[in-house]
Order: sequence, then C-alpha cells, then structure tokens
Amino acid sequence: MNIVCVTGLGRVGLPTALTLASRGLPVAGVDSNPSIIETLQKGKVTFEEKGMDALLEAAIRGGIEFRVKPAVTDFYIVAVPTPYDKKTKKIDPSHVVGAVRGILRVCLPNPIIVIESTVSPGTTDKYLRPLAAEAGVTARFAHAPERVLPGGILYELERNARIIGADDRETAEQIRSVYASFCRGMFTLTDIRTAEMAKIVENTFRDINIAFANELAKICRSGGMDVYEIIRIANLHPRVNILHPGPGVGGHCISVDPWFLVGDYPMQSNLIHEARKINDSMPMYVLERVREIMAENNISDTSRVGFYGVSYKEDVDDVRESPTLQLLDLVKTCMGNEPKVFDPLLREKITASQYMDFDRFIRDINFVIIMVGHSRLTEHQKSFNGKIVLDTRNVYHREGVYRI
Ligand code: SAJ
Repeated sequence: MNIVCVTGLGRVGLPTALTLASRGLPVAGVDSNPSIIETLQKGKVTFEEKGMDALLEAAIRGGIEFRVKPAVTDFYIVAVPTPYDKKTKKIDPSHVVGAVRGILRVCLPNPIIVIESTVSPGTTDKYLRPLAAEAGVTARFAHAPERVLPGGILYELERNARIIGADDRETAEQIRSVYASFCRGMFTLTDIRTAEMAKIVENTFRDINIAFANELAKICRSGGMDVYEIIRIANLHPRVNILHPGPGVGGHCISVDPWFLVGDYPMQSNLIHEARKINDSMPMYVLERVREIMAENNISDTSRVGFYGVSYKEDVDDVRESPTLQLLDLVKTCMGNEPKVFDPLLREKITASQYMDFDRFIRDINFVIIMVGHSRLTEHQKSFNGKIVLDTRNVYHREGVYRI
C-alpha cells in the first residue's frame, strides 16, 4: 500500500501515526513545527503519555518518516487543532484548512483525506470541499473523529469504537481497513455530517454532565450540604450517574467543542450554553472559596498560598485551558500578586511563580489548594500536615480539609 500520511503530530496525530507504523504500515508523520520534527527524529517523544516511548521506538523500527511537508501519496489523516473564535463561538478552521491546502498541492490523484480533528457539523462541506474544487482535485473526504482520552490514549486507540463518515461505502471500507490494522473496537459507517455532529455531541454530553455536578456543588455549599455524599448516594440508583464537581473544565476538547453548537445554533442551544457558562465560572468560584477560607483563618498574605496542579486534569502534562492557569490570572487581577504553583508533571516553567521542587513549594506556603488529583499526590500529601487545605477534587481525606 501507499504511504499513510498523518498531518498534525499532537496528542492524537502522533500516537495514531506511531501506532500505524508499529503495525507495519508505511507512514509519514507531518508537522509544520520543525522543533517537533527534530525531537521525534532524535527518537524523543514530545509529550508525556503512557507507553509512548516504547511505541516511538517500534515506529522508528517500522520505518516511520518525520517531515514538515506532506508526503506524495493518496491516503491522508489530518489531526490538527480546531479552536473556536472567542467572539463568534464558531469554529476557527484555519489549521485544518491550511493542512488540507498543503495536501491538495502534492497528493496523488483521487486521494482519501480523513479528518480526525473535531469539527463543527458542516465543516467538510463548507470549508474543505471548496478547497479541492479550487485545486482541481477529486478528493474523497471523510471524517473519522478521534475519541481517545488523554492519560489512556494508547489503550483507547486500540479499543474504542470508531465512527467513519464518508460519501460512499467503498471509501469508508478503505478507511476501515487502515484503522482495523490497530483498532479492535466496533466500526460505524455513516455520512460525514452525522460523524461530525456525533463527535461534538459526545463532548457536549460530558460538558453538560460536569456542569450539573458543578451546579450541585454550588447549591450544596449554599445550603450547607455535603455534595460528595449526596452524589454518592444518588449514584446508587440504577439510572443515575452524576460526575465529579471540580475547579473547572479544561483541555482542548470539552471546553471548546460545545461552543461550536452555540456559535452555529445560538437560538437552540440554551442548555449547552448554560453548561459552558457554569463550567467556566468554576475558577472564580474557587477563588471566592479561597478568599472565604483566608478570611476565616486570618490569612492576608497571598504569597503564603499555593496551588497544587497546573495541568487541566490528573496525570497529564497538558495545560491547555487549565483551570489553574485561569485561576492564576484571576488572582493576579483581583488580589494583585501571583500565588505559588507546583505541578509534578511539568518539566518546564510556564509561569513565573512556579516551583519545580515540591519540598521548597510546600515549605513556602501555609495554605494549599489541590487543583489536580495527580497520582503523585499520594506521596506529596504526607507533607500537608499542619497546612490549611482546600481540596477542589475530593482526593485528600483528612479531618478539617475544606472542599468546594
Ligand atoms: N472533569 C470534571 N469532572 C468530571 C470529569 C472531568 O471536572 O467528572 C474535568 C477534568 O478535570 C478536565 C475536563 O473536565 O478539566 C475534561 O476532562 P475529561 O477527562 O472529561 O475529558 P478530556 O477533555 O481529557 O477528553 C475528552 C473525552 N471525551 C469524552 O469523554 C466524551 C475523550 O474521549 C475525547 O477524545 C477528547 O475529549 C477529545 O479529544 O475530544
């Protein structure tokens, strides 16, 4: 078979490219960022994810090629970011458009171009098909949205069910045969727009359910009730499964994708919009809790306050849309200085007040706010004795701990 060219070597594209290559397919991994390509060519991974080092080695043994420009072939997978425009809430398709333009310049006739990036329903029709028409290429577009969970990407890549949206059965079957080289999950073949919408719906479902848990946390705090105990009891019902309240929804998926529906269907998306607003209000809510607790304990010096965890969730090193970073901005604006932060998974300093050494961090603070329930917390929490603790994740159980 011809080369499979995977464009966008981020948290989805890279594991996909490496997995395909490790299964013996000829693969080119493409990213426009030369430093990512150089790092991979040196045999080093570009982000933390369970099993990636070994997978990269296997892919290199399998002959994977890393490059900044798309390869000349007839099978492309695109996994580039799809942010939203903060004003209009609509998708910003510039990366996916740029990637497809590059592909159309070099591809063999009649190529298959599979979009894995999450896109708003209608994106392929509205933004991508016209590019092929302009370039005079008869491209076969498809949408096979990624569904893998950061922190368990390699496991889910192999086991999750997959959607393949395509214009005709033959194209869908060709795509299925490539993905079936590593995916043991169920395949559902459908049309492109349905596939686009199904993916957005999945992440929106989760966003709404997290918002419900967050709203319950606020109600219970206001009414003097224990939200965690109430959720635990309610979840004993066979048809109730409430998620966990937390300091906010981060990451580049769940905090972004529902906006596409709000942007395109503003009159119909009331619940979705409210859920987004509730989840986005959580960093401010945590800040209010921090202020209350400081007042209750007569703490006025914010330099003795520290945030444990910067990434958007446990056991990942991804800080995109991180609630901690949003909170730090709020603290800077509302309280005038930057509190201390520490994250055991971050190898580089991303904010001035960040400690790289846990012992120094904990020594310099009296009040610790747990923002992320990393596994390393089990070891670090031994040093929390004698400190005031606000646990926003319900992961630290000790008498006197404050919760959201
Ligand atoms: N969170 C809560 N409470 C919860 C669950 C999550 O506050 O009960 C927070 C997390 O701390 C995090 C955010 O929500 O800040 C999102 O985390 P997540 O683990 O729910 O999801 P992601 O963004 O890491 O991955 C999601 C997944 N989608 C679904 O579960 C429907 C994944 O399968 C998708 O592939 C991914 O989005 C994506 O790339 O679209």
